[in-house]
Amino acid sequence: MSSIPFFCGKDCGGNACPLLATVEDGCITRVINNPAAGRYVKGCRRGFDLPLEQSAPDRILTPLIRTGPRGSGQFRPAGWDEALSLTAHKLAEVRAESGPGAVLCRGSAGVIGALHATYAVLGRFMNLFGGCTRLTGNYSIGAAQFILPYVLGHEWTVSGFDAATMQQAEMIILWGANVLETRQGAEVPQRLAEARKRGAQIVVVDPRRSATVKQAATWWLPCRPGTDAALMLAVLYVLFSESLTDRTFMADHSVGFDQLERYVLGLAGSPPTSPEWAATICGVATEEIVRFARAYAAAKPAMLFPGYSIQRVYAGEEPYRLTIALQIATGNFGRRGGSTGSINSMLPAPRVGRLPVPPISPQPSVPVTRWPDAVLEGRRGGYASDIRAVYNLGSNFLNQGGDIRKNMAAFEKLDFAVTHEVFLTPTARYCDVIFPTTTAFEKEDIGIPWAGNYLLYKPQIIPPSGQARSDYDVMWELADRLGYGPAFSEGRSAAAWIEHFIAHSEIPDPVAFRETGIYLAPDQARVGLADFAADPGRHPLSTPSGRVEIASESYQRETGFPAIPTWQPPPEDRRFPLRLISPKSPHFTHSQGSNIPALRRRAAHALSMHPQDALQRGIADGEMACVCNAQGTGRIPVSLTEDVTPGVVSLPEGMWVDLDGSGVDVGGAANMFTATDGTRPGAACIMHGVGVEVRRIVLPQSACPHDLGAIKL
Ligand SMILES: Nc1nc2c(c(=O)[nH]1)N[C@H]1C(S)=C(S)[C@@H](COP(=O)(O)OP(=O)(O)OC[C@H]3O[C@@H](n4cnc5c(=O)[nH]c(N)nc54)[C@H](O)[C@@H]3O)O[C@H]1N2
Ligand SMILES: Nc1nc2c(c(=O)[nH]1)N[C@H]1C(S)=C(S)[C@@H](COP(=O)(O)OP(=O)(O)OC[C@H]3O[C@@H](n4cnc5c(=O)[nH]c(N)nc54)[C@H](O)[C@@H]3O)O[C@H]1N2
Ligand SMILES: [Mo]
Repeated sequence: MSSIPFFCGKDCGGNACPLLATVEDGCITRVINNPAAGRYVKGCRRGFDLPLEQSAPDRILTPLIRTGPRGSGQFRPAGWDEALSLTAHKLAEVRAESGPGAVLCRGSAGVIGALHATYAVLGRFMNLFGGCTRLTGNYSIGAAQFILPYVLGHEWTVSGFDAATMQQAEMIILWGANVLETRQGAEVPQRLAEARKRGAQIVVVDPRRSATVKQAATWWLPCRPGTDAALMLAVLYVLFSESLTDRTFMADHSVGFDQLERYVLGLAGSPPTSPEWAATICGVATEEIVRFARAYAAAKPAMLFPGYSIQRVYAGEEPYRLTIALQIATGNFGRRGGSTGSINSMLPAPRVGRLPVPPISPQPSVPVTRWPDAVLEGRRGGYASDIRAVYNLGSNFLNQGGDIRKNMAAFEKLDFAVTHEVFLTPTARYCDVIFPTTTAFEKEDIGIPWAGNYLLYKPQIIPPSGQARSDYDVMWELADRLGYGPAFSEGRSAAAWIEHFIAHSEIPDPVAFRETGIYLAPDQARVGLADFAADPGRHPLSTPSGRVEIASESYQRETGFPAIPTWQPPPEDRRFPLRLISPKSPHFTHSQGSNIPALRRRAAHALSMHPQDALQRGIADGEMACVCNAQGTGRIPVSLTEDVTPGVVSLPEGMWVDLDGSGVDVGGAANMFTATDGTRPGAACIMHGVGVEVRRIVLPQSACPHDLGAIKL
């Protein structure tokens, strides 16, 4: 028996959590926290449960080649040589006939590490291939990433804070952040618990009584999905009208507050964004909004800690610039125990080598949200390329992107699709070739955290199962067959790259790093943009004004949208009056783990609904119901709970889609109901606040309607 430093490296809100894996007789029997990391940086149940995934009987252990129709799940095992030759041949054929842009590259963050980062391994392979059509933006922070450069310049990439600084906060406002389950850094849950114990005010804004509300909040503001911008504008109204703003700080650090103030006070032609106005939109009572605004203004320092959920909504760009406006208006921006209001994890990890992605001339691209539209419509539909093939690495994007039925149709149109996978996911079922990939226990790597000033190391803990090979090794073999193996590998094995990365790092003692599995950099309490906050004259931002652009003329010029953040009401469809949210499950990383029965048993998958909404619809607790909108239909058990606010239904994302013969999903997949339109102007995904209707199933099950337009309302 031995305990070995380990991390899972999943795109899970932690990415690199310091763990120890116990190996007995060649099997992983236990995963626990690594004490070498100290009291704060810890793993979570998803890491501790990984042995279940490792030993799952449905792991893919040989290369597979499709034999039945796409999606049928019919494959035959194949030798490595045959599967690699077929893939190399198909890729070369598509490139020769239609150019490299005919290959769509979906390199997601299935795994993150200095070497085995799926986006980097595939990016390197495709750039040396001659390019591809690439996906821009991402499902995580698409709208934030679009707006933040206009507000903060390129310094948005260093606008976060280390979790240790939560200890200086008198108030922590978790705005759409369920950090006890989504983490946003491996240190955050422990620091939040400590802040709570110390007596800090913990405000959570969430339409759902989340685990964070239940276990950490001192104040819950249940705001309707997608209405945070209205609530934020109402808070600003109180701050302006009661003279609670820090005028000097605002003037020194920003431009455009005058315009925003006129808008908020109703002097610019639209109604004032008063608490009364906001209450009807966001559902938080007028007096509660006033009380919160006053408490926020009085707390020094106050840390606004946004989740990503608030920008995965209609007009998701606006709440993310309003969080910044709020932190400036209250004088908390860039101060210890405060925050910039921007994404918490935007500070660099310690210096270490990483697999380089060689530069290439500009390639055709498409916003990630729109990938199925680009496949289906191609150049005729105004997209940059006609896509014939897909290379997927580290994603279950048929299931995880908006509008699953459209995604299936897009896959149907392809000439060729290949993925590397651990399991036969819905996406893998639509591919032609599947290469069996290694798990986190089966490869050596250096861990780069989601947030935090540390690095982790893990050796290869057990040998690959079956015929599995690491993504790096597979891509190297393929590159060889396509004639650029030496350029891809630079003659380095996986182990040689890791040696090289450590040699090119700031890690002072590589031997201790390999032994303990952790390197903690000296400064564990960094405050993003503290220089600018302390002296904006000496440390200007790279925005046109050198200051935070509350009003951005460049944004207005380039996008046609207002220079200041405004309330943009989401479209309403009377047929679909309930607002669906699809938050993360504490047990799964996106769609990973939902195929493991022991994990499924931890929490019954159901649509959470307020009893009041259920009563109106005659739905009883635990009953199967039909959920639908224009995108699709699902049959899902309903769980009645006052943990969701009336008018809101919640379905954890990540369940694998499973269509019955009539095209109704019985797997519980949230993206049956989401669309690919995206936000405007950022074209980022919209996955919270989606209109749906829920009905008791009175028809025979097979006759569950596809579109509620078709049944009488
Ligand atoms: N357990 C777990 N943790 C994860 C992941 C995972 O798969 N599993 N994935 C990681 C990844 S890749 C990402 S990008 C992050 C994403 O992190 P987030 O996007 O922040 O996570 P969500 O669970 O979507 O939403 C967080 C909370 O916001 C609430 N919410 C939903 N809509 C709204 C809204 O309109 N307004 C407000 N105020 N609240 C709203 C939800 O009820 C939920 O409690 O999480 C990371 N952490
Ligand atoms: N409705 C709704 N949909 C959402 C969200 C939401 O909030 N609501 N959240 C969105 C967000 S924030 C994100 S980031 C996306 C995530 O969506 P995806 O990027 O699709 O994430 P996963 O479902 O985790 O898929 C990762 C896949 O990689 C595989 N994998 C694991 N290890 C390896 C490896 O070493 N190599 C290879 N090649 N593969 C491996 C896993 O088996 C899994 O199938 O989902 C988005 N989708
Ligand atoms: Mo994400």
